[in-house]
Amino acid sequence: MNLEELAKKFRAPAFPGSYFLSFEGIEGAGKSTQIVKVKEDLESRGFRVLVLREPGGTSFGEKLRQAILNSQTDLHPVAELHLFASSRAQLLHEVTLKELNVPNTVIIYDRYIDSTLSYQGNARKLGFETVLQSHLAFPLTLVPHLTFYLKIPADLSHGRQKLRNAPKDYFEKQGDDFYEALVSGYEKACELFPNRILTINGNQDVESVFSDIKGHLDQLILENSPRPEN
Ligand code: Z5A
Repeated sequence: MNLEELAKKFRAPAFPGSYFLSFEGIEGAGKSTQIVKVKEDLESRGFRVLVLREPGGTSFGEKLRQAILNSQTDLHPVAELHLFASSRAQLLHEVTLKELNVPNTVIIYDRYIDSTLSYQGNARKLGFETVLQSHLAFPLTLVPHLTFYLKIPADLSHGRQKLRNAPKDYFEKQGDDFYEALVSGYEKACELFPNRILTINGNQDVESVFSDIKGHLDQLILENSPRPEN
């Protein structure tokens, strides 16, 4: 199977009235900041909103998160890939699929499969095929209805990380080349999934970024609203 054929195996879940969204981007892109605003906005429209993070979101996933981000040794890229996929499978099974079954629910993921494509597939050089092939068993074949990729350049990521003044985790210790490879990895993911992944300019003030995201959300909800009967 070539890459395009593999990509077609990935589908959004069909739960009428409920939505699965994800946010992507390199460190400091503004994902958490925007997720807070999107949650508030969707709740004001009457949706029940759950925010989940990867890796993590379940007690098993949070243990994996600590194991990866606090790792003092270099993990093999294949080990990274399977750790992230394990956390993902458990979160989909334990939380996401059950909660999406409740009408009027929005599940927002802070990172999902596009992180694996960019970090392990591109920056760690495993390739997109290896990542997608490792996800071919259900429920890992599920992808969000929409993914917001907050695009910022690598140097802005470094600037925002410095402002935060926190100790560097496993990935934040990587050099400039790694960050450039993350940006190009996300570009490739956008090309492979053009209908699902929307690129948002993250290098604007918080309100302008939110306004761009809100425009797409309005459209998604409008397109899926029941049409009034004549
Ligand atoms: N990883 C992986 O390799 N493979 C996988 O499959 C998955 C993950 C799922 C998890 O990190 C790590 O796991 C991650 C990839 C890897 N790499 N690292 N490190 P995490 O969840 O702990 O960290 P993160 O996702 O990178 O979060 P972050 O650094 O907090 O970034 P963010 O959520 O996008 O940014 P933020 O917290 O909203 O904003 C960062 C700062 O910028 C903050 O001070 C804000 O006030 C400021 N900010 C935000 N927006 C703006 C704007 N618009 N203007 C100015 N300043 C802003």
